[in-house]
Amino acid sequence: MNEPKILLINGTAATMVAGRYGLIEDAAIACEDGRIAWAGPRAEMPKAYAAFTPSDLGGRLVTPALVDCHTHLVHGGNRAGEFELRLKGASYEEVARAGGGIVSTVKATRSASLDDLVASALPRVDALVAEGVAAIEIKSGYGLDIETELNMLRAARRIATLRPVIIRTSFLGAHAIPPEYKGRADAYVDDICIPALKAAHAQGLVDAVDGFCEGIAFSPPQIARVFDVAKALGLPVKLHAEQLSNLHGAKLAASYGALSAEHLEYVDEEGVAAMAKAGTVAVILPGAYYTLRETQAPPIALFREHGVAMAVSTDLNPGSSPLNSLLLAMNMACTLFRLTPEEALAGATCNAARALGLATHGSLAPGMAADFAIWNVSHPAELSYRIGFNPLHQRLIRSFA
Ligand code: DI6
Ligand code: FE
Repeated sequence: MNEPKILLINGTAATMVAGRYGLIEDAAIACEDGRIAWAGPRAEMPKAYAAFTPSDLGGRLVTPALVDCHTHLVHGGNRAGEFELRLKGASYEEVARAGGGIVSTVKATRSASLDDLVASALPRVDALVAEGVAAIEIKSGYGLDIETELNMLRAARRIATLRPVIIRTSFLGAHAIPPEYKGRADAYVDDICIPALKAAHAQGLVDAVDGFCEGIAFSPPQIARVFDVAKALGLPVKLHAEQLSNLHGAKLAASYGALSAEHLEYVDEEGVAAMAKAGTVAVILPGAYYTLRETQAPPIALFREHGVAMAVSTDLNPGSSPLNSLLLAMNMACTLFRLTPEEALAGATCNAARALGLATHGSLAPGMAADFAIWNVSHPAELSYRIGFNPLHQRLIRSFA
């Protein structure tokens, strides 16, 4: 790569190494070949970097560019009608059982072309990018037939060619049971989910394999069958677990060495301990908790006690979390779940990168991608503190240049 050598100066850096702010006043960050070569107090900078082209931060805060590690942002249609139904008293599960919910998005997604899927997803991507996001995970799971599952993943891959953003795909064939397989979840797993996963993998469309382990979706043995295929293909796994009830999905995911388990409102201590042992990240999704007006918060104290890393994400989807702001997700994680602003920022940087197996992002340290978010704030707690305000000054992305 023939990259300019740049030197960020005259700002404060929150390095987020090991999940801590790691604040450096009057920082210098030297970048070469799209990577950070050195980061530290300017006064201690090795002389060689003084020849790099300076880029003045104007006294601002610089953090690693953000990572949104759990989204369903490729889909057809929207669910404003369901929103109205729920406001009249129907629960999320009642809507799902009555053929609405995820299945209604499946209908809209099946009838969308690849171009339609990309076109409707781009504004969602752009809104995240405008908040300093450099990497986004996108799941399939609204196709539930082989061709549409592949199309969703193709749309996700195409987005990565249209915008300067890293896209990580997760195959989520085990998301819901489509109407044509109602009452026959095992047959769906055999006929559609596993063949779709194999086809998607053969076409280079899959970075990880996800599932929805829940009473209204798939049982632990069904998820295990999908994970066995993932394992055979050499793909990492992650799981929507314990969102609405405790089926011990987190423990199952951990037994496969999962990158992450997500939602986790109903996880018990055994599940948390299993996650800690496996190094599985807990992905906290306050947008779904808020939208569904859940009352049981995930056990943050247990995650802390067991040393389980916490990520924070939007869960951006048309049903349970139409939340298109990672900064707002951070604020909600603090206010609803009592994360500290430091934990929330770690959740949207280093721990989110870890939940994606993305070793190049999430902290400011030598060897990491030179992808930065520069903010009009003086302290990183301000990123979680405001509601509905975007203080991004600039997203400075060197790894794409
Ligand atoms: N849990 C969620 O929060 C999303 N999927 C899942 O398994 C919801 C998806 C939707 O309602 O469309
Ligand atoms: Fe989700």
